[in-house]
Amino acid sequence: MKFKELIPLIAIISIILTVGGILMVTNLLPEQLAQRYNPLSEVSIRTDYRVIKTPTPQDNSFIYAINSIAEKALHIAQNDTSIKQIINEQKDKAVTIAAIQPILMEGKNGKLIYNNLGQILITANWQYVDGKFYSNAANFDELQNKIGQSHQHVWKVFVDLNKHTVTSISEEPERVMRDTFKPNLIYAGGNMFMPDTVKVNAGSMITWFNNSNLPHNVVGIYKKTGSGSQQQIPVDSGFIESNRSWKYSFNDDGVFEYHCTIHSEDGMKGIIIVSSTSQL
Ligand SMILES: [Cu+2]
Repeated sequence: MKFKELIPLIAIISIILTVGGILMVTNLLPEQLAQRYNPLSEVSIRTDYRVIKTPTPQDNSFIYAINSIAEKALHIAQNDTSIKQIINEQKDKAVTIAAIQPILMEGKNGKLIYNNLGQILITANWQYVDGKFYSNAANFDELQNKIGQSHQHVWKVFVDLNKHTVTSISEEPERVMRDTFKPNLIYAGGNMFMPDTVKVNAGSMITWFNNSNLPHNVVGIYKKTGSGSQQQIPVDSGFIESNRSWKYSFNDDGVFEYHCTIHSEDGMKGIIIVSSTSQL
C-alpha cells in the first residue's frame, strides 16, 4: 500500500484524536458530562397528579393521570374500541385506570421534556370468600376461617401521542392471592389487600400482614364520623417489609380509606368501616 492511499485514513484518525483531545480538555466527553449531571438541579420531574374519576356505587372505577400529558394519552386509550370492550367486561369488579406515562421533566429553561409514548394501566380487582363473589362488606366474625381469594388482572396499554393511536395492549398473567381469614388480619400481597373491604367494631386493633416478597404500605385518612368527633386523621404505616406486620387501632366510628402508595396503579386499596353498633 502506497503512502498516498493512507492519507485519508491518517486524516480521519487525526480528526478523531483532535476532537477527542478537545473534548477531554474541555470536560465535554459524555462520561464526564454524566458525572457532573445533577438530575435534581438541572431537571425537575413535574407532577400535577389528577384524579379524573372516583368510584361510585354504580360505577366502581377509579381513573387518574400523573400529569396533563399522560391525561391526553388516557383520552386516546379511552376512545379505542378494544379498550372500551376490556373496560365493559369488568362489570362488578373494582377497576383502576392509571395514566402513568409519559413522565414530564422540566428543564432549566422551563421547557417540558417527554417522549411521545404514553402508558396506561387498566387493572381489575375482585375477591371471593369460600368461592362466592365478595361484594358486600362483612366483618371478621363472618370471615373467620373462610378461604379468601383475591384476583388481579392487569392490561398494559401503550399510546402514540403523535398519531393519537393505541399501539399495543398486553395482558399480564392474572395474580391470585389465596389465604385463610384470621380475626382482625388483612393480608397485603400480590399488590392487593385481602379482605379489601371490611367492617370492624370500634376499639378493634387491625393488623396488616405482608405475605409477599415486596414491601407495601398503608396510607390514608381515617375519617371519624361519630357525634363526639369529626376528626380526619392521616395514617401512614411506613414500609411494611416482607413477612412483617403493622397494627393500628380504630377506636371511633368512621371510615378508613387507604391504599399502598407504591401500587396505587394496580388498585391496591382498601376500606375499613368502623362502627360501634352491632353488626350481625
Ligand atoms: Cu403495595
